[in-house]
Amino acid sequence: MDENKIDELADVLGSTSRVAVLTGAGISAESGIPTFRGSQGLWRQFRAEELATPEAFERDPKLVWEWYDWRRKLIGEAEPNAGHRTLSAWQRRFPSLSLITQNIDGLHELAGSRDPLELHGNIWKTRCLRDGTVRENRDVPLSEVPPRCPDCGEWLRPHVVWFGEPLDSRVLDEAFRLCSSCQVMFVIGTSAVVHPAAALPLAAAEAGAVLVEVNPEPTPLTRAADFSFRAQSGGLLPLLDRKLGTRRAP
Ligand code: BJW
Repeated sequence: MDENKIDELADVLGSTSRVAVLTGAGISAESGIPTFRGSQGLWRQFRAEELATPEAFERDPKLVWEWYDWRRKLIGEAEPNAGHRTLSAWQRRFPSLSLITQNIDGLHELAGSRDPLELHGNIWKTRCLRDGTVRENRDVPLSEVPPRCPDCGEWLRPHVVWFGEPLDSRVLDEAFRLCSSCQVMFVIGTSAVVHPAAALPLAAAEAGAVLVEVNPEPTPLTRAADFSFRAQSGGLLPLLDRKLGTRRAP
């Protein structure tokens, strides 16, 4: 780990008031939740087209729900890690810290983060296929698969964004607004290949923000990053936090 770079970034953060953070599956890896890509990723074991597209759900809703039921069990047993907890604490350290996540696991909220913008939805919410009503559902396992709407009996779907589906435009517009007006943007634990999320850091960089990447592997974003830490977020973020602790909060 390059300690000089961490010190240099801590100096920059000492005079920063507006921070944006984009997280991906990597931040939850140390909580035991599998990522999507890479040698241990879900897409090595499962085919995205069979499980994470609207066509897949139309073809075989039971198969899709069984996969989500399995993932809900894994996620339900997981705890936030030091990376999630540090970001939660940073909402008190910085005058403004906006947390934007591609994750659907809800671990940021569990760690105490306020109002994370969930770009791809939330695995603990369902949506009625008839009228689009979104409800929380924490049953593990589900009492029936596919689950049915308690009001009208229609099938429910997971309230997540699959490939080929648009993101909620209010959430996405707000994410672009926050990234375009921050001074420092952290990009943590994402392969940065899935759009439109992957365009957010580029919008921040274009608007003049300092870009910081935390990822054990290089990504398409690495070359654009001002600081690139080849590290696990659960180690790097608390370390950076300790450096900040020895400096005055802005
Ligand atoms: C660590 C670590 C540790 C490991 N610490 N790091 C422009 C160009 C090309 C394609 C497109 C484009 N615009 C749209 C597309 C198509 C498509 C897309 O992007 N495809 C690309 C893959 C080619 N995008 C879409 O379809 C999106 N919709 C859309 O654009 O709609 C347009 C539209 C408009 C109007 C009408 C209709 C349509 C939707 C994308 C939805 C993505 N959904 C998923 C599933 C969500 C539900 C679920 O979980 O079941 O979201 S796919 C999956 O990928 C999931 C993730 O949120 C997302 C991103 O993955 P992420 O988080 O980056 O994870 P990984 O696994 O890829 O990376 C983990 C990283 O962590 C790695 O780099 C590791 O090294 C690192 N790591 N341990 C820190 N300890």
